[in-house]
Amino acid sequence: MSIGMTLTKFLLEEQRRHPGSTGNFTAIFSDLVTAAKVISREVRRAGLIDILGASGNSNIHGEEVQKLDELANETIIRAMEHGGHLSAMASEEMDDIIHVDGKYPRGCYLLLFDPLDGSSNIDVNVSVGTIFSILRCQDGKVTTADFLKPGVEQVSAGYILYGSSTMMVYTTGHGVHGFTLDPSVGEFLLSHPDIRIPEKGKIFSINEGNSKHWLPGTGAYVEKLKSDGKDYTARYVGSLVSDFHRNLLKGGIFLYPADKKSRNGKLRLLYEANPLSFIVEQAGGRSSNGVERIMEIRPGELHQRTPLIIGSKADVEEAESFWKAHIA
Ligand code: P6P
Repeated sequence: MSIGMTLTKFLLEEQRRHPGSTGNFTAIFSDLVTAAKVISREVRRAGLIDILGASGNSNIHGEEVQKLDELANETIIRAMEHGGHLSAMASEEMDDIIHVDGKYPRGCYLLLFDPLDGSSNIDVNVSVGTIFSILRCQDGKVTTADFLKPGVEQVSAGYILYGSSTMMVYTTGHGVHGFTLDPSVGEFLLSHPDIRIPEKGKIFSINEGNSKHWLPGTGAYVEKLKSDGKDYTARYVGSLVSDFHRNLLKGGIFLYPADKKSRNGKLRLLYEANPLSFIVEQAGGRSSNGVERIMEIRPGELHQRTPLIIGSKADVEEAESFWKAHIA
């Protein structure tokens, strides 16, 4: 009995479909899959072994680091450093870039990742996710500056969602494809080929608890969604990968805008906004900071934040029109 199209087979077929693409992605993704399976196993039994709760450490953003964050971070670094395809990595959990140790061969790619986004949900069993982005790099010594590239320079991006099932969704610039982990065979199997986000949705995702801080454009837009007869529904998990994935499949808009409290928004450009923007644009959607395309923002620092308005093209364009009309 065939077990279906595995991620590895799909990547090999994609490599053959696009002459000139090397086998590097297949190898990089193979190592990423290993990390994803380990993290999935730990997330699935988090309640059973003593890795719940805070680790007592905090990261560069002053946020309390959950033990599972540290485990996910270490798992990805260990799984990715020896493959010979990366020169360095950048993680939300690490202040500085991580050079591939001299004892391993180095390659011409850089990996940026948020090892476990939504970690505040870990202890209450709400879905969390890993987000990753891949850039090319030049030969020779890599510095932080090599990571500060606009999102249009990404060669691949994706996320792993540890939800009711474990899914990997990725793009290499040839569409967006989703794979679901079948734990009985330990393989990610193609379950969502060529994902397209609906042109317009009926879901809006924003933390209305921040409404007292909102700038005029946000309040006007949300008020419009609530008042006109198009029956938008509010859905907000508080875990970026979950909110993004639902809207990607069903259509809708996620907003974490700039406000009076967070002038640059909360989410990070390089390893949250850029990879999800690559995916949403490849699926036919749009992603903006309110005034410009996320993937054209020229980064100034590794952990910089950005406002993020992302989802169905028509919804994001409408939100931008409100934002621009009310620019404070
Ligand atoms: P708020 C989780 O901590 C996270 O980084 C994202 O996963 C999520 O979208 C956002 O923060 C939620 O932030 O301020 O609404 O709790």
